[in-house]
Amino acid sequence: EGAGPQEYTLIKMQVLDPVSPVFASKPVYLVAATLRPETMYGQTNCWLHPDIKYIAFETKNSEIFICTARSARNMSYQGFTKTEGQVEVLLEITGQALLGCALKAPLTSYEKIYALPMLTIKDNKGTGVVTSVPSDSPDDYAALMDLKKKQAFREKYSIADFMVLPYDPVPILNIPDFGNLAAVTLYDQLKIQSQNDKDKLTQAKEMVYLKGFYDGVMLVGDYKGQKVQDMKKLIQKSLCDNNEAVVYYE
Ligand code: A2H
Repeated sequence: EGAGPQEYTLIKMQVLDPVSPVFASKPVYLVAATLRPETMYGQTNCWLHPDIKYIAFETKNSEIFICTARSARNMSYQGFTKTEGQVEVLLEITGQALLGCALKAPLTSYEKIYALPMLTIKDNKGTGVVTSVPSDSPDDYAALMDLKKKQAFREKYSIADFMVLPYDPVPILNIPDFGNLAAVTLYDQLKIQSQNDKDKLTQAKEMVYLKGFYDGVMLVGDYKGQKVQDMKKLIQKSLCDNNEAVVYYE
């Protein structure tokens, strides 16, 4: 895409259910790549692609990260592993096998959230794990509405109602003209039908992205009342200082 490397914040979403005995008692995280760390107050779930192959590896801090092999390799050149350039793969697992896992994520008001299927995740970008903020991401809101509206879609992936139906977008950011739930406003305005409504979703993202950065004002948290452009880096730093996130480039 652009010329230089892209910086992502990797949000550590702790897996609460047992995944594999090979992890022993080490903490296990789905690591989600985001460009919007300031929106983590509004997380309602995690997205995985059912058909993507993920791996688990141990970091130099004895934590288990789950992400694509491609991103793990990149991480091994960014100081994440004990030996530079080496990833010790503990497990290979499809997204499908991880769907329905209970997770604990930083900053969100929901105590427990779940790993749910999103079919538009790309395996060649970020970690292949995406955290869902349906208040401010049109993609996330469309995918969440697909699951809420279609029982057959939930059943296809063995997603229980309690993993989806109680979770609604949380107002975390005011964007002039788009209100407190920008993604919901645009979904309704553009009459977006599903997560596959590619052109409209691109249009929605273009309409809201820059305005959110320059004119968005936080409604919750330690930076309530501040503009996104003034606090975005501070929230990233605070997440990293608390060991809840790491910075990753590709
Ligand atoms: B963003 P860019 Cl609130 N496949 O995080 C598809 N989408 C992916 C992905 C992948 N492999 N990896 C990351 N993403 C998503 C938050 C967010 C995001 C908000 C609003 C907009 C937004 C919560 N989801 O992104 O191609 C992640 O979703 C708008 C594009 O590198 C990540 O940030 O520009 C963003 O796309 C990275 O996309």
